[in-house]
Amino acid sequence: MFTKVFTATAGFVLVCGLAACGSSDKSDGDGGGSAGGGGGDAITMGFAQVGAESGWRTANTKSIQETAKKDGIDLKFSDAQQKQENQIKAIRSYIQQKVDVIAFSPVVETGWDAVLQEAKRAKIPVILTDRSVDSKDDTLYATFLGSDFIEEGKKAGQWLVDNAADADVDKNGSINVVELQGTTGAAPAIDRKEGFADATSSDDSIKVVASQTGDFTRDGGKKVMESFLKSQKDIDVVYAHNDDMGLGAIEAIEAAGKKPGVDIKIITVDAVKDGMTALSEGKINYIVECNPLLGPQLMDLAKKVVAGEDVPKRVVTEESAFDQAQATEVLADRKY
Ligand code: GYE
Repeated sequence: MFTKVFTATAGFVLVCGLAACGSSDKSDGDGGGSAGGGGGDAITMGFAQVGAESGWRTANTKSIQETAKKDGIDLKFSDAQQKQENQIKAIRSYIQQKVDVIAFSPVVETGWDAVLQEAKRAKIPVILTDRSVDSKDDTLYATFLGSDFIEEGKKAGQWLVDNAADADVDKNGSINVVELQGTTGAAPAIDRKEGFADATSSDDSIKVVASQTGDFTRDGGKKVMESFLKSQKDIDVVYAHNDDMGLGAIEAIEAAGKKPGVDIKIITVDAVKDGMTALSEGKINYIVECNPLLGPQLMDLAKKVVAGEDVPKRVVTEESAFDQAQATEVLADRKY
């Protein structure tokens, strides 16, 4: 029923994309050498972060900042407050400052080609991390390091299929799911929705009766859940695209006099400490892991890219999933 074998500390695997391993694509110009800002030995990285919207993001930022420090990389860091225009401004300023490498987690998938062209013209390699872009031109970036969000959505959906009898709380033969989506247009929101829909399509009793964005925040999750509780008569399951929105939903469910995890089952993605604690307390039923500790791999890739070495076009983080018993077992050792 559940994933029986799991690791408390997620490891990593390298996956080669279509045009990937070993071959240095002549057309990608951004793979080799740096524009050489500064002239010193230390690599200068400009990092345009999404924001500080969730526990996942806080852990991700910490991992990046700590690893840069440890590796002697001069990090210029900006927080875009979940606004694409702010990320574009930050990237442009990194281009002007002639950093050696730019890394960023695109808040949404589309609308990046122009600024990425500017970086390419300036011969500054770009690494996508955590989230990817939807662009036809994959020469605009050197590599993408991050999770497989479709797979995460599938794991969430598969758990529901496997636990359908239990999830049909009122035993009326239909499992009504409300979905709290991540930021509209963001890769993890699009893909987690798709993966979940895909995995649950085999079971006709599972229906997503309402789906709305909570912007990956606790407050957003709470507000959307409050409105779902008013508009939907029969809610069996909440599927939240991250822990924070699930935790917000728990507050709304409790305020409505219901027991989260019992009267309404809850499935989330991330597995940050607060989420795992709620899972272990029985308020969440299942969490699909998404590892935020991308700093070490990001800095390794950056060093290689700046040195003109070949890197795989796609690096996928390896992740697991937890039920309540498993959460209790690993909670004390969770780093984030
Ligand atoms: O799941 C969510 C955060 O992009 C994987 O962004 C990341 C997501 C993560 O706000 O909590």
